[in-house]
Amino acid sequence: MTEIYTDMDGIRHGDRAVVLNPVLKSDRAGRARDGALEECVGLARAIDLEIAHAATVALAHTVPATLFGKGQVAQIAGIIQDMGATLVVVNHALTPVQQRNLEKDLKCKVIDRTGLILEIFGARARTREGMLQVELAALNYQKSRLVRSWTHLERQRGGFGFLGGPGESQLEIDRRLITNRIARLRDDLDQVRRTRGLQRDARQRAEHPTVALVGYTNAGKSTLFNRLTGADVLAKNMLFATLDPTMRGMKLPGAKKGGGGNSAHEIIISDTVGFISDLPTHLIEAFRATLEEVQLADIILHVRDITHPEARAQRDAVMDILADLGIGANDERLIEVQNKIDLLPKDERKFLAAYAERITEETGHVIPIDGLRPEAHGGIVGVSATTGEGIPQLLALLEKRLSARNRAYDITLSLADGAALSWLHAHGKVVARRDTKTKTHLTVELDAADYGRFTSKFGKK
Ligand SMILES: Nc1nc2c(ncn2[C@@H]2O[C@H](COP(=O)(O)OP(=O)(O)OP(=O)(O)O)[C@@H](O)[C@H]2O)c(=O)[nH]1
Ligand SMILES: [Mg+2]
Repeated sequence: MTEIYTDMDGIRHGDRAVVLNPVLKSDRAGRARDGALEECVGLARAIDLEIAHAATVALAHTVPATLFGKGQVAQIAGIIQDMGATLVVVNHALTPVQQRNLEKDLKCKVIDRTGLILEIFGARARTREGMLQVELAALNYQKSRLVRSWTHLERQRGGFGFLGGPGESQLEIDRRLITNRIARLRDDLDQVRRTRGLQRDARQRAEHPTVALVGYTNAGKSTLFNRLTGADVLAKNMLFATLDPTMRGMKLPGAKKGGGGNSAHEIIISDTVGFISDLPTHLIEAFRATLEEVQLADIILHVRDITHPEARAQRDAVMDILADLGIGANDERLIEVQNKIDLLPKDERKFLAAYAERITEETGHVIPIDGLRPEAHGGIVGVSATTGEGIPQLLALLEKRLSARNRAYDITLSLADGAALSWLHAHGKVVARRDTKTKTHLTVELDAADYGRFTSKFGKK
C-alpha cells in the first residue's frame, strides 16, 4: 500500500507536527475557529503524530503560491525551527503548487486536510475491501493533483499543450499509469464485493430488517453498537476508530424464539465509518458502496454526541452527506439518537428528554420547533451508550417504527391450509376475511420481512 502515498511519503508515527488552521477573515459563516483547530489536532493525533504546536492563522485572502502570506510563512518557518517539527498539517485544501512551495519555504513535509484523512484511513483499513477503497481514494486524490498541474502548464503554454514536450509527456505517462491502476482497483473491488456475498446480504436483508448506525466520527456509534449487540468493536476516543463496516444480528425485546416473533423483532445492525465535515470527495466516492448500505437500511440511527461544543455543526455535516445519499430529514427511517447524555447536568437531561418525547410523538407531521429545521422524521431519543440510560426507550422506538412499516397483503389460501393460516394469525393482523367453499381470501397486515418469510415458507398465495 505504501507505494501509492508518494504525496505523503516520509510521514512517520510520532513525527513532531505543527498544525495550522487557516481561517479567512471574511469567512464569518465558517465553523467556530477553536473547534476546527481542535478537530484537526484530533485528526493528527489519530495517526500518532506528536503535536508540537497548533494555531489558527487568520488570512486576509489566500495567496495562490503559498496560501499564507509572506510574513506568515516566515513566522511559521520560525516556529518549525524552534519546535524541531518535521511536518506541517494544514487544515485546508492545498493546491499541488502551494504544497510544493510551502515545503520548499518551510524545509519540511507539508500535508493538507485531505492528505491527513487519507493517511488515517490508510492506517485503519483492515479488510481487503477497506484497503482497496482507501487506495482508490488516494489514487483519485493524486490524479486530481496531476490534472491540476497539467491544466496549469497548459495555460502557461497558451493552450498548445497538446503539441507535447518533455514535462508534459511525463505527466501524460503518470496520468495513464494512475488511470490504469484505478481501473484495476475498481475491478478488484467489484470482485471482492461479489465474493463478500452481496447475495447473502440481500437474503438477510429480506429476512430481517436492517438498522444502520451513522454519525459524526467519535459520536459513539461503536459504543452503542457494542451496547446493543454485545459485540466488541473498537470504541475509542479517537477520530475514525472504525473504518470497516461490521454487521451483527440482535433481537429486540419481546422477540420470540425461532426467528418468528411478531414481525420485525429480529434485526441486523451495522456500524460503519464515521462522517466528518468537508469529507474529501475522493473518499465519498471510494466509500460509496459502504454508504449505499445505509441507503438500503430499514432504519437509520443518526448517533450524535449531544455534548460536543459543535454538536449542531456536526449534525449539519452529517445531514448534508445523508442528503447526498438521498436521505433527507423528512425520511421516516431516520431516528436521531442523542448520545452521551450522562455528561449532561440533570436539568438539561430532563429538558432534552421532554423535547425528544414531544418530537417523537409528533412524527408523521414533523414541524420545525423554535425556527429550527425539521428534526429526524422517525423521532428522537436521548441515550448514554456507556451507562445504558435511554436504551430501553431507543429499543421501544425502534420496535414502534419497524412495526409501523406493516403493509396490507391480499392472500388467498386453500381452506385446508391450516398451517399457513395460523402462521398469518401468529405473525400479522388479519383485518379482513372472506371464505368461499374451498378458499379463504384474507387481507393481512404484515411486516415486509414477515411477508418474505411467509412466501419462502408457504409459497406465494
Ligand atoms: N460519556 C460518554 N462517552 C461516550 C458515550 N458513548 C461513547 N462515548 C465515548 O466516545 C468516544 C468515541 O466512541 P466510539 O464509539 O468509538 O465513537 P464512533 O462514533 O464509533 O467513532 P468513530 O468510529 O471514530 O467514527 C469513546 O471514548 C467512548 O467511550 C456515552 O454515552 N457517554
Ligand atoms: Mg466507531
